[in-house]
Parts: sequence; structure tokens; C-alpha cells
Amino acid sequence: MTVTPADPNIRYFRTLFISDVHLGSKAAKADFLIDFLRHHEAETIVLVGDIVDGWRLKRNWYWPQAFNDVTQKLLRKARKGTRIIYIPGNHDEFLREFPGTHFGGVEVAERIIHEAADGKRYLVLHGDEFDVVVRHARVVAYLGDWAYDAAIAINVVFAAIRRRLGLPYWSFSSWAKQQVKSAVNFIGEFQKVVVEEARRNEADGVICGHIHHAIITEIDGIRYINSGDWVESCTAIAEHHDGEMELITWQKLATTPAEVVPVSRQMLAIGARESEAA
Ligand SMILES: [Mn+2]
Repeated sequence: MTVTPADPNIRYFRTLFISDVHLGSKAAKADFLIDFLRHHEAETIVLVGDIVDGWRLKRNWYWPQAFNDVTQKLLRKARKGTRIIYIPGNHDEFLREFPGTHFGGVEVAERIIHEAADGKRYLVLHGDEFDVVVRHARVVAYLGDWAYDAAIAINVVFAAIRRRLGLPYWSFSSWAKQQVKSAVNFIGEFQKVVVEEARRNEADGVICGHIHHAIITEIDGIRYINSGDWVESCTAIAEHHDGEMELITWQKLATTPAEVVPVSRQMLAIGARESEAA
């Protein structure tokens, strides 16, 4: 599909990567995402997990009109020819039971290899399967490869048990935030583990979400990209038509033109919303 750049207010990309929207949570910045989707088009949109917060919805149903609008906007793009791939995360893991299925033009996949326009191969996954590895990084490193595989398997089992008991998903970002002093180490540890997974899959890079920490960087010769979240930072990753990756932060609304809204008021609007966890 070729998109003809027509509207000067819209940026056209090869691919957009969006994750951790947490629809179902009061903290989800749906208005910002709707506005972002209005101003950005792509041949392919990859939803990198935790788009819907099933854990939260199960406890307390919260679904305002804005959440419908996000869904409608995405489905509308799919109808108009955008390829949409949905990679479930831990909060929307109910979708993990349907890999390979399509709904409303959206493809569901557990993980994909994204081939960029410059030929680089990226492993794309949400990232929650590494929670246990990250938390017990030193023990896992000491015990070696089998412990790594075992930890990932244990993570899946524990999440299933917690879900069955009606407990909330253990949250990486809220946990990391509590460990104030070592939070940076945990982010670093997560990045390292995910980069290793990319290497195991012979990819040049990895694109993930989960820890709500958007960045484009290089770790041990592997490109590490995280699409961030729409709970606090309102970030997305955009692939240009030559394969270049860009981190976009979107903190303005179409209804209030950014150029006339003082930064302090924007910050107030952002800060007023309750903070949420991964
Ligand atoms: Mn997650």
C-alpha cells in the first residue's frame, strides 16, 4: 500500500509502534492517543501489548466514550488499508489464546519479526515474559541457561494462578518505582535481557513495551527500542520510509492548539490524571 502525503497536518510513516495504552484504566490518556492517531498515518501499525487493561476491567468496569473512539479510530484505519498487528501483553493476555486470528482486520500475533525498510530485522514483543528473569537477574545469571528458560515458564504459570485468584498482575513499573534507588538498574536489566532474546532470534534489534520507558538506543551491538506508554508519557515509535526510527512524544490535543496552550497548563492537565502501573 502506498500512502500519498496529502494533508500537511498529518505525518505519514511506514510503521507505527504503540503500546501500554491501558484502556480500562482511568489513567489511560485516550484523548491524547485519539489526537495522535488523527495526526499520524502508517502503512502498518503494530500494537505492542497492554492496549486494553483486562485485569483492571475485570475488577472494575470503566469504559468511557473516549476508549470507544480509540478502538473505532484503529478499526477505521484498518478498513482504509492500514495493516494492524496486535501483539498482546500481560494486561490483555486473553488475546494470547487467539494467535493467528483476525478480528475487524486486526491480526493477532504473539511476537513478530519486523523487517524495516533498511533491511534491519527487529524482534517485536511486549516483554512481560522476562519479569521473573529481571527480578532475580543475579540468581538466574548464576544458574545459567536452564534457569533462564525455567524463569520464563514460571512467570507464565504465576500470572495464570494470580489471574485465576482474581489478583492483579504483578506490575513491573510500580515495583521498579518502589525500588527508587535501584529502579534504573531494573530498567537496565530488562533491556539487557530483551536484547539477549533478540540476539537468540538473530535479530538486529528489538521493539518492546511493558516497562513504560520509551527509548531508542543500542545495547551490545543490538538496537533496543521501547515504545513507552499512553498512561504517563504519551510516546510512540515511528519508522520512516527509509527505515529510520523516531521516538515521538505527543502531549497536545487538537481541541486546544498546542501553540496557544501554555506549557504549565498542559503539564497541569497531564499531572492531574492519576498515575498508573505497567
Ligand atoms: Mn505490560
